[in-house]
Amino acid sequence: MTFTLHHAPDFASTIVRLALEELELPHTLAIVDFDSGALDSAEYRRVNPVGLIPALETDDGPMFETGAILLWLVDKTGRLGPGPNDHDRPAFLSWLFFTSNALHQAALAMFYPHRPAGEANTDAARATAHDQVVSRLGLIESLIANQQPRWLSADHPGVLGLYIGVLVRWLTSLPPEPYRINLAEFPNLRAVLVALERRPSVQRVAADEGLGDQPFTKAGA
Ligand SMILES: N[C@@H](CCC(=O)N[C@@H](CS)C(=O)NCC(=O)O)C(=O)O
Repeated sequence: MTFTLHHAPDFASTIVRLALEELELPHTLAIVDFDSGALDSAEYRRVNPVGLIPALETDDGPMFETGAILLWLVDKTGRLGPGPNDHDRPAFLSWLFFTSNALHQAALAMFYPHRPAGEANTDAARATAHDQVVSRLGLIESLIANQQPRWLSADHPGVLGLYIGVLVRWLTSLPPEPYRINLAEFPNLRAVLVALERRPSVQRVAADEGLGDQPFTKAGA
């Protein structure tokens, strides 16, 4: 398998890069110069018609959407998440789609509140998105505390932890106060992310992208 990841450091493509690195799948990084309008170019739109980062070129064609790429990597390799015939596949799929549709989207609304709400309403939009993020992280915290799923645990690496780890990194550092998320309020999630960020694959990516040695739990510290 050969891969080209269209990437910008500490963007959503970092989530995919972490999965490729943990899976030890060789890949080429194509750095996207988004400031110069590269996302709108016809060439880039051929790999991601939506014009966002990431895009992953595979032997089977290009892919976009972080969650879809992660799921495809799990299925292709049989690693980092339950496969189609595993009994815990339904729960895994539910939480992966929840992370992509609900947590990631609310996080984006916190970082770019003018996009859904317009410049005049950014404070209200950010406050709403903040409450959504807190409640959605709370659901993930309860999931880990009550069910201890193998696919989101301190003992086993998985794509969902990598995905949530990068989102938490941003949520604990990018929003202005008082909207910044305090990871101490989610101790079970924090424990999973601490274990994950110690893995050599995460450390390699973090060093290369300048994310610090605790990229998920000490962002901005
Ligand atoms: N739902 C998309 C969201 C991707 C996304 O928002 N990417 C951001 C980077 S983190 C981006 O490309 N931003 C550039 C822009 O919005 O112009 C996914 O999961 O792939």
